Amino acid sequence: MPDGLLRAKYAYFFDLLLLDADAAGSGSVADGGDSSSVPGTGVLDRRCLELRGRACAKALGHAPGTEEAATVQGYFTALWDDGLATLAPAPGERLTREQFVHACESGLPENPRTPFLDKVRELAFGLSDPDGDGLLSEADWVAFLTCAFGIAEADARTGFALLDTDDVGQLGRMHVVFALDDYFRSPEPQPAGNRVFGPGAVGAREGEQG
Ligand SMILES: [Ca+2]
Repeated sequence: MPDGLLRAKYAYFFDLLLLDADAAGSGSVADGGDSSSVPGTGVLDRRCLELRGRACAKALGHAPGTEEAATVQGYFTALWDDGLATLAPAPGERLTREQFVHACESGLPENPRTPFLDKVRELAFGLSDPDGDGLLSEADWVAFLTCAFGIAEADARTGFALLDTDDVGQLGRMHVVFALDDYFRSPEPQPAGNRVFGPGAVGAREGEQG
């Protein structure tokens, strides 16, 4: 069922953001003693994205306080401020998994230029093409996905091979644009972009159906 696939992809992306914040030592559980960081009942807020940005910068080898670290962290806070926060019912507050899935469903399939998707693209470009020449090597791509989203290295390599349709060992920015567009907007099960964040939602559904 195509609608179900989009929902599953949105939910999976949301959980990627949550889980990585947990790995980075999110204070959300300690703060309230609740289960807000458990996938399925999770809530994202600006602090989650700040923590993820810090963890990502560290994973990429940038020391805290450096200009490089600040640049990386800026992509994550922008993803919250100008992207995710715009999807929250009370703008700028917190975003539940269900609210995120619902907002994506009602906005993304019809409109490729939502602020949220723009910020995801900017984060992907900024982190996977740090020298800004428009070309991404496999190493760039793997570093981006493993450091930013905690994707397994093997899955990141598989995804790169799927996207590198010309088999030249490099991706251009348009590959990334199309892949993200397929991930967030296509209800079809076939596009390689469905696996841009690892087998994730698509792999799980194949398991259920197969
Ligand atoms: Ca580059």
